[in-house]
Amino acid sequence: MSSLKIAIQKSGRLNEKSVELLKNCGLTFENYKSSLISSVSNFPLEILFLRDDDIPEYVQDGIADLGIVGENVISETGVNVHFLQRLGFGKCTLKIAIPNESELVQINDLEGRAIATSYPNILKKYLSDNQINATIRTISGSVEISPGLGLSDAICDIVSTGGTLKSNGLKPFADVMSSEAILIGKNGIEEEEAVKELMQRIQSVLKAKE
Ligand code: PRT
Ligand code: ZN
Repeated sequence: MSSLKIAIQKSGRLNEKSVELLKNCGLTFENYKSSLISSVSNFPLEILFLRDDDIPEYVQDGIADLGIVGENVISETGVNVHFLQRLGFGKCTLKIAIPNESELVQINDLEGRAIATSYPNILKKYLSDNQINATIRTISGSVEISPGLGLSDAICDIVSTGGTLKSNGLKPFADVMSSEAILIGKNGIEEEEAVKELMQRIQSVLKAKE
């Protein structure tokens, strides 16, 4: 049987926990920082190390069979993939935040305002669900500095401890979505024996942590 392929983040907040989860499943593999692909010696699996943003599409298109990625990235890319398992790490909340001195009180007050984000698709849906017309300014990084520069009235970004908001003079205003790392698969892959075996191992590892 040919090997399954699982895509995980190459470096960043989900890398270490993803590698640890696979190792705790009893999988033996080399984890060189320089390699983009690694073969598991005791299971029919290859590991692809990618940017997290590319993982949903790789799985949707079947280049990888499985992937581990944040729910926020899956929602933003709008891919059609199968949710196999919540993994309990990488927890965070996508929030709208406003400057401490802002006069906005309720979410409807965002009407006609500008909101900076790296998550335009999720934000667009949130605003339309709440019947708010606002301008979305898409920026790829350092979203938190945008109100201070006069580029926006609010931001929509990932928050975990809240420290970044605080140090930029911002306060939480509304929760848009909560997120954690998820195991996804291309549609139909859950029927494969090797996937069932891997999922059983993952579930035992998660259970042992409870
Ligand atoms: O290089 P690559 O594209 O793979 O990685 P990346 O830089 O796009 O993502 P990375 O590694 O930062 O995050 C990967 C995933 O971790 C995200 O998609 C989320 O699902 C999850 N995650 C969990 C977070 C955070 N917590 C988090 N705190 N992602 C980002 N942050 C950032 C946030 O953007 C903000 O700048 O941390 C800051 C806020 O943190 P606090 O603790 O100050 O609130
Ligand atoms: Zn990324």
